[in-house]
Amino acid sequence: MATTPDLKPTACILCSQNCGLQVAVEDGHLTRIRGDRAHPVSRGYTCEKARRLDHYQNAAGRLDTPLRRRPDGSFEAIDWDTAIGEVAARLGAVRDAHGGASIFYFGGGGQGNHLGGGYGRATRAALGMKYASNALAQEKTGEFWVDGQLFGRPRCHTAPDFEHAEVAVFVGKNPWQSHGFPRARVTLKAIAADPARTLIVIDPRRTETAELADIHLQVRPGTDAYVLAAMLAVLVEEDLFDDGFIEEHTTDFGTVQAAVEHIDVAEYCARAGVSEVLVRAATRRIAAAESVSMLEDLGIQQAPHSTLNSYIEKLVYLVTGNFGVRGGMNIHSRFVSLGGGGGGASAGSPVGGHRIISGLIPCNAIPDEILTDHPRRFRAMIVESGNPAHSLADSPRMREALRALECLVVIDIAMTETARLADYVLPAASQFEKWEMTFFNLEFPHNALHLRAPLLPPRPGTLPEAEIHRRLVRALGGYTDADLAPLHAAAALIPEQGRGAFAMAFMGTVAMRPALMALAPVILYETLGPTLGDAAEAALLWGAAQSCAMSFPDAVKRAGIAGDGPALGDALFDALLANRSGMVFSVDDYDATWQRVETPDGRVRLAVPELLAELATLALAPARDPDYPFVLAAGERRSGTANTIYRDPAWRKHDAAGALRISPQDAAALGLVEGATARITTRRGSAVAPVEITDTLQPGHVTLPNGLGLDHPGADGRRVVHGVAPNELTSSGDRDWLAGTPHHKHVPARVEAVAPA
Ligand SMILES: Nc1nc2c(c(=O)[nH]1)N[C@H]1C(S)=C(S)[C@@H](COP(=O)(O)OP(=O)(O)OC[C@H]3O[C@@H](n4cnc5c(=O)[nH]c(N)nc54)[C@H](O)[C@@H]3O)O[C@H]1N2
Ligand SMILES: Nc1nc2c(c(=O)[nH]1)N[C@H]1C(S)=C(S)[C@@H](COP(=O)(O)OP(=O)(O)OC[C@H]3O[C@@H](n4cnc5c(=O)[nH]c(N)nc54)[C@H](O)[C@@H]3O)O[C@H]1N2
Ligand code: SF4
Ligand SMILES: [Mo]
Repeated sequence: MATTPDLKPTACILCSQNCGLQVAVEDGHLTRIRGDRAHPVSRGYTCEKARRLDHYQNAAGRLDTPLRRRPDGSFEAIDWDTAIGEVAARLGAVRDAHGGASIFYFGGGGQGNHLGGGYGRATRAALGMKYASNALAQEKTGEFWVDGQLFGRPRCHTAPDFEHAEVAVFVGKNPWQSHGFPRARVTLKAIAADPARTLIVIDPRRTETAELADIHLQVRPGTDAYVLAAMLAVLVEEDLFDDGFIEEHTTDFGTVQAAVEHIDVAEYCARAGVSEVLVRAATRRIAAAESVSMLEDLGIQQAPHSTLNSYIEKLVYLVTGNFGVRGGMNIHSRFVSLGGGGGGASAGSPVGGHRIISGLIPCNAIPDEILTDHPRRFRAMIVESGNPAHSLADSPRMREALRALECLVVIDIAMTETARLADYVLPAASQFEKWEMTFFNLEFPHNALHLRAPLLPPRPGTLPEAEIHRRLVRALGGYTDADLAPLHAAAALIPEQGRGAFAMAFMGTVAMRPALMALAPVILYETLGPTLGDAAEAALLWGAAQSCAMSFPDAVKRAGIAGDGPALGDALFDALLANRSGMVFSVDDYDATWQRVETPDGRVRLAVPELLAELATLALAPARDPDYPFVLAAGERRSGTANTIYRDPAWRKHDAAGALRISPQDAAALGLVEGATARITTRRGSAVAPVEITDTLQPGHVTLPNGLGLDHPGADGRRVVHGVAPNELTSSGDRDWLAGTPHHKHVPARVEAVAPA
């Protein structure tokens, strides 16, 4: 009789929510997948995509050996010792000739895995690498910069509280499909069903979320700055702002007031194509509410006036006093900062001087930093858990840049578009074959962590990133056995005496040789790791737990973790190891937000001169190019997209080819019928796709899904590309002037019918 396999706790790795799961494993496959009710945030919730995770775990094309490029461009399998030795030698030679700053790091984690990036910091330090970037620098860095201006530091990141908000506002965000806050669909439905609460959506498309909305401001694509500025102007004009809050908690309101006073609300609404009556109604509703939470995302962050949009959006909730209150916006605690840890912030990127925000160089600037004869150009690169040749703007130029490198090393689980260009490919164990977690711990007032135990052993030939980086750092001569001897001795005492002596030995070791501090992740993995049973890869979290407990002692204690000083950090670390379905690590009261504002006087600085100057330029109408009459949103989140985490197209039940969505009016004008093939052309490239006609889109607006256009081996082993890769159509020059974030949602395009074959 067949026995029912045990369900084991883990999490979904497809979006930043990382919903807790219970999964059965049979013959190496994830067979039964359901939401984990014990997970403190998701509480059993999942969306439909999680059920297909076996397509990630067992995709054809997963790597199972290190690979080295041959001169003819093909790859040969090599053993790990050869791979580690040669990678260390090749990158070491680039460092010796041009300095560590000429080796660039990209990635460090996707939607489900951030431990690898933590260990990667040791390899970066061993090579003297200085600059880094990751996908956040093509979406969130503008917002981070604004947070820095308003609240003191870019790490002052805010959390919405939609569960308790009277009014919920989504700006360029479609949480029904993309989630982005806990239990998104349950929460959206609850708000929509409650007559006392209001859902406001600002989106050019009538999205699944907009369908539920009380107020949908259906803007023309790319005109959010006008609507948001109009809302701010209405708050000033109708005297709807919160005087008490502004007086007590902010500076420079007068400057903001002066900047919006002259805005012609009617004209700005007309520019955005939305009714002034509706904009005023939405603004009044926000002003009257007990609490308002707002969430912005790619629809404004990857569109014109990206950073300005983030700024005005935040001003709207700030001047109405929806900050530091229940149901409003709050600054959450952190376990580990999500920043990239790259240096050179003041000087900018080495070639172009591009602004470095949260340690990240703008993704769109990366090719400029390589394709030049500038002496400080990037000459080598490590890409870890990222696929820049596919995900960043302008794939043709990105490929050219990656090919121009003296050495490209890729650490991934799959043969990606980027890996195909590498000199060495190092195969990682999958996220279900090692200890993993993410640092998407962005909740308030209860913030949670989830360390996931492996469901399966690593696939033969693969290694967890912790081990890959340990070997690289060793091969680079980062430390010796002699350096570790006192740590091993102190670790041996842990079973009887706890980690006190180990902590002392660690401090002593880095005091003697400060350079070892930057190698701490792999040193902890090698010394503390063996004391953690099978959880050695969790070792670096001990350091993170210590610094978290030091930064947020009261919040950690309110979460039920006991101890003081290092003992509190130890207890937090032990709780993390013990709670396999996740745990709340910090509990806040609303005053915590004010303790986390990092401006010198503790007030929110409302005026941001650079952006107020941009605001003043809005009065000028943007130029349009008659050759490209459409706006293409290149990369829409749909039920059948999950970045590039599922490479196997078989996971997608509907919309297999990734349709080009178009309005009925445009389809009729172009002679397109449902399912017909259309050609879409931008200044950068051209592609064909089947058409889906939908009245959710306005005339002039077309969309393609994100994450398609990946190649995948078919049954005969031949690689076939499925769908349109959106970044064959985007240009790296189309970007925000301040943060360098791309205009993926706003690509000028032309659409034509293709004669049926
Ligand atoms: N199903 C699914 N979910 C995902 C992902 C996935 O691949 N698939 N990826 C995850 C990741 S990495 C991210 S960053 C998030 C992103 O999540 P979202 O930002 O919600 O995703 P998008 O669909 O790219 O864009 C959001 C909305 O912007 C709108 N938009 C387009 N142009 C404009 C404009 O000019 N103004 C305004 N106001 N809106 C505009 C679109 O119509 C769309 O509804 O999703 C996450 N969740
Ligand atoms: N045109 C356009 N481009 C976009 C977007 C858009 O809307 N439009 N969206 C952008 C956004 S918001 C994002 S976040 C990016 C996402 O794009 P990427 O940053 O490239 O991230 P992912 O697709 O999540 O996958 C990253 C890689 O991690 C690998 N991987 C999975 N598990 C592991 C592991 O355990 N270890 C290692 N080492 N590797 C692993 C996967 O195989 C994959 O190659 O795309 C961006 N690109
Ligand atoms: S895709 Fe996101 S919302 Fe859906 S189950 Fe996975 S983590 Fe949860
Ligand atoms: Mo993203």
